[in-house]
Amino acid sequence: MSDRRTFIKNSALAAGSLALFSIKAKAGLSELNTTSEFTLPALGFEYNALEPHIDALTMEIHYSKHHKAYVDNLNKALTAEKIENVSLEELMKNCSRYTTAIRNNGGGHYNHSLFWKLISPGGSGEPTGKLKEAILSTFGSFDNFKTKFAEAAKSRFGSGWAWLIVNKEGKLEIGSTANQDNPVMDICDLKGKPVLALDVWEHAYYLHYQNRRPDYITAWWNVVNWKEAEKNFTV
Ligand code: MN3
Repeated sequence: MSDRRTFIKNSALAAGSLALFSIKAKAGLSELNTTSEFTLPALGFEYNALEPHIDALTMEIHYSKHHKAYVDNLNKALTAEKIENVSLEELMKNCSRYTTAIRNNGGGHYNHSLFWKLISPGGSGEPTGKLKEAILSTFGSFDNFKTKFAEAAKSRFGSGWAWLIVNKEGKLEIGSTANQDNPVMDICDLKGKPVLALDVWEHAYYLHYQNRRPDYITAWWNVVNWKEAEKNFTV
């Protein structure tokens, strides 16, 4: 236990507070648990703001119960394992060193923090700028990209996420992960920088869409915040 703790502390010290701060600014998700604990980030819109595509009750439960539980359980696990001064991004990148509780709840916190920013009332239409260029050059057309992304989201068996990422070769790639795994985790087959993420756990759609996951995916395109996706792509 003390070895791991020492390693983590030394890693944090070696990286230095300035470096950690720049990681935080760059990723936007690298909140540190230095002073106390990880916290539930602001949603940025009202629970009913995404209707009729995502209903208010689903949003309320998803954010205030599910996401909150990931944050609370992550904090409990970190306390129990005496892990301090590690950013969420670093927990993900070095996931193989940690317990399943940190993998699942840290992943849950990371993924949902990303997801809320990628949806917005009314959406933002279609991708623009460099992301649009990359989507067109990789997938041929926006429609073809949407078809392939939706296929990844529909075919993920059970609970998980669909992703658009920038892979190691610097190319856009579509894939999916199980449970709360994400492409930042070292244990994940799909690896890269997340650009777009879609939660396909039943808790994300069941109240309104029941078993009709494809209908939820179709509706979700109406609320995608492409400006945020472009930010994820270019930063
Ligand atoms: Mn969820």
